[in-house]
Amino acid sequence: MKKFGIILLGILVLVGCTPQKKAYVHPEVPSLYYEIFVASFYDSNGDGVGDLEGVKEKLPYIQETLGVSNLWLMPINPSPSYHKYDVVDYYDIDKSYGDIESMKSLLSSMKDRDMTLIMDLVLNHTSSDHPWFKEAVAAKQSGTCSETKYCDYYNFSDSWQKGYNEIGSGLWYESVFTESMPDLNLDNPDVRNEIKEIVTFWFNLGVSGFRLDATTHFYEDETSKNTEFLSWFNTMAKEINPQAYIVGEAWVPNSTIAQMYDSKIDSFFNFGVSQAQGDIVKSIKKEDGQALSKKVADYNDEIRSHNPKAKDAPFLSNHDNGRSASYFTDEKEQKLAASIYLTMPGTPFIYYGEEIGLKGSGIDENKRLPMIWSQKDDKGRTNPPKNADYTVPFESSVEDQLKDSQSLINHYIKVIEIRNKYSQISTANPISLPSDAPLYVMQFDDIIVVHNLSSEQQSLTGKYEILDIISGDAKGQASQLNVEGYSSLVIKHK
Ligand SMILES: [Ca+2]
Ligand SMILES: [Ca+2]
Repeated sequence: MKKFGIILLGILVLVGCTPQKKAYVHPEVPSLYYEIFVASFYDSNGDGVGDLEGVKEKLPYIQETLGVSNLWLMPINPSPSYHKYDVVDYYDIDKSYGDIESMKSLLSSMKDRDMTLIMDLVLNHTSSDHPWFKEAVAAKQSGTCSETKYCDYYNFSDSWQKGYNEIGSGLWYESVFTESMPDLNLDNPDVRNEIKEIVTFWFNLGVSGFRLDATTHFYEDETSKNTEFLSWFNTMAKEINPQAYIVGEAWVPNSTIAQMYDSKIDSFFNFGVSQAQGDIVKSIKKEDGQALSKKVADYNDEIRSHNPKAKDAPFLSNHDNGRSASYFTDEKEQKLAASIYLTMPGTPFIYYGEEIGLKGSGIDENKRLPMIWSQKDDKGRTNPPKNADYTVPFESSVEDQLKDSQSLINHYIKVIEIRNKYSQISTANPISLPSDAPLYVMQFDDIIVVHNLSSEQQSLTGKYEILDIISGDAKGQASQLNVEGYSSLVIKHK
C-alpha cells in the first residue's frame, strides 16, 4: 500500500510537471543541416571549381569545428549550367565535381563519422539536353511518337500556352522556368517509375534522403495535386528506405506549406521566417520577440495537425536569397538572428558561409560565392560563378574568425553546441510562453529558450535557474529574471 502510494505520488508529480501539450518525439530525424553549393565550397585539385573531394576534406570542419553532422548538397548530377538545376543524367556526377567513385568515397567517410547526406533532387524538369527530351522532340518532329515512350515524358502542345516555349514551328512544350528546363509529365506512370529507379540508385549508394526542388511547380500552383505527388514520393521512398529524410522546397506562404504537410514528407523549408522580409528579421528590427515565439509555436502546431511527425525546417538564407550579412546592419543582429533560427523547433538549415557573414545579393551568382577559408592561403579557394558581379572581400575568413573569440563563427559554434546539448529543442512540442516583456520565450519540455530582441534589459516574471547563456547576460532574482539587451539563454523553472 505504501509502495502504491509512492508510485501514485510519483505519477501525480510527473503529471503536474508535464506541459499541457503531448511531448513530440521524432529522434530519427537529424537536428541540423548544412547546405553546400559544391562549386563554391572547397577545390581539392586546383582547377578553381569546388568538388566532392573538397567536401570530404572539409568534413572535420563541418562536424568537429561547427558541430553539424548532416549535409544537403545542391545538385551534383551532370548539367550544362553552373548551378546544375537542369539535369542531363540522374545517375552520374557532374565531371567538374568528380565521379561516382568520389561520391562513394565521400559517403564512406561520412558513414565512418556518423554523418548523413541528402541530395538535391530536381524532378519538376530536366535539362533540354537530357536524352529523354532530345528523343521526344525528334519523335514529335518526325511524327514517330508511336515508336518511343519519351513523347509522353513531357507536356507538348500544338499551340501556345502559359509557361510553354516553342521548339521548331508549331510545337510547344511546357517549360515554366526557362526554355532549357522542360517540365516533366509527372502524371505519366513511366516517369514515376524512372523517379523510383533514381531514388533507389542513390539510396543504394548510401544517400540518406532528398531535398525536393520546386515542389509547387510539379503541377503549376495546384496544391492538392502537388501534395498527392509528394505523398506518392514519400511512400515510395520510405518503402525503400524507412529512415529516409525528405525536405521540400515550397516557396509559398506558410498557410499553403502547412497544407502540403498532408503529404507526410518530413519537412518543408520555412520561408515565412527566413530572408530579408521574413519574421525573424522583422522581429529583430521591431525589437519584439513575443509575437515571433507565438507565431513559431502556432505554426508548429498547425503543421503537426497535418502530419504528426512534421519537422519545420527554418533557415535564414539559402542559395536563392540575399545573404543575411547583406541585410543586417551590425554583427549583433546577425548573432541574434543565428541564435533564434538555430534554436527553433524542427531541423534548421545553415547555408554555407552564413557562419562567417559571407556577403552577396542581387543576381543569383552573387548568392553562391566562394567560401572564404583563409586570407593568406588560397589552398582550396574556388573561382566565383562566371557571371557574379560582386567580389567577396577576403577580409573575414574561417581561419581568422576561429582565432577571435567574439567572432560570428564562434557564436555559431556556441549556439550549435547548445542545440546539440538540449535534444528537447529538436524533439519536444514547442510552447510559446507569454511574458510581460517583449521577450521570445519558448518551452521545450523541461527547458526554456529565451531571446531578448531589444537593446534594453527585459524582465521575465517567475523563478528560474539559468542553464546556459548563449550570449549576453542575465541575472535571476527572487521573483524575476533580468535579461540584458540582445541576450539569449536557456533556463528552467526553479
Ligand atoms: Ca576542383
Ligand atoms: Ca511542372
